[in-house]
Amino acid sequence: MNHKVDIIGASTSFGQPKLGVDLGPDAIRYAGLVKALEIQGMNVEDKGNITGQYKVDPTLHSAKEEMGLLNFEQVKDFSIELAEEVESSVKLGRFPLILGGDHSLSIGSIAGISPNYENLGVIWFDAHGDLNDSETSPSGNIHGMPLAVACGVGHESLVNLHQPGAKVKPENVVLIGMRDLDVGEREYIKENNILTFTVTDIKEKGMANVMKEAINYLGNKVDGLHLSLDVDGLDPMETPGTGTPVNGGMSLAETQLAMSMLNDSELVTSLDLVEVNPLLDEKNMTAEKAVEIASFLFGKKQL
Ligand code: Z70
Ligand code: MN
Ligand code: MN
Ligand code: MN
Repeated sequence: MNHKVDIIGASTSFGQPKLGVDLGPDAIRYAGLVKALEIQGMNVEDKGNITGQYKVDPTLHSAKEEMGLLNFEQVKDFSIELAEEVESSVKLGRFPLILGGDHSLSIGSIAGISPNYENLGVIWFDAHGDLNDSETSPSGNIHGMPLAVACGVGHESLVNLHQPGAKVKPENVVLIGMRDLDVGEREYIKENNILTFTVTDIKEKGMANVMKEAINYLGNKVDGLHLSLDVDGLDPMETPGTGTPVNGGMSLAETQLAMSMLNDSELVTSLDLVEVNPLLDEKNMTAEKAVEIASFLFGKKQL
């Protein structure tokens, strides 16, 4: 694991309709992220927040549409700015830890990361596949589309953002925690043979076996591994402060196990921690869970 960590706050909420997820990065800071990583021996630099040029207007949120994409201009503008910041962190040999913010931020984070690798792997830890395009999306919310965009599917100015073309190959993607997939997402997963673990798979095989499979599958072929972790992958009892909670999720203990195994694998080179919305939370417990999850990824042990 790279010990030099850059914290990059991705303070955006334009990928979905609920106000407050742009406050996620600060909520995670207040929950003690920097200290927690320093205890694990990391050299941490907090780069502050990226906001993009558009301000959140509570009365106009999600009002504009471009070809079925809500807040298209805002998401695009934000993604370009984030991609530049993330790429400069990678170029300096540092580990970018991107705090969200809604999951549309991964369009920018992955665009900034992928030019630095020949064969980037992505683990998408989430209740959702985020594999929609404007045709398959039931909502028009771009936070349901970032993994599709990274794979080269979607609006051409999002797909070609920062660098032309797809940023990740579907064969280098692993989905973990799935339990709310739309019809078009299921088809995309099947057509592209994406290695997918639903919560039912996790309950059946156990998280340790799932992570062994995921790590073996990616370990030999990727030269970098991006973990994109949506806190709604966990059960809403663990992480209630998120915009689209889905019942029947992973426990904190299972998530800690997954993070420990990823730490042991030494494969992970970048991380998104997304969809923390303190306005929907109870006493900042979702941000606290996010800090705990990051601590395990960076080497925290129970004994
Ligand atoms: C749904 C859509 C989504 C995150 C919800 C939901 C997508 N599939 N993504 N929360 N992070 O609208 O596309
Ligand atoms: Mn997501
Ligand atoms: Mn989700
Ligand atoms: Mn749904």
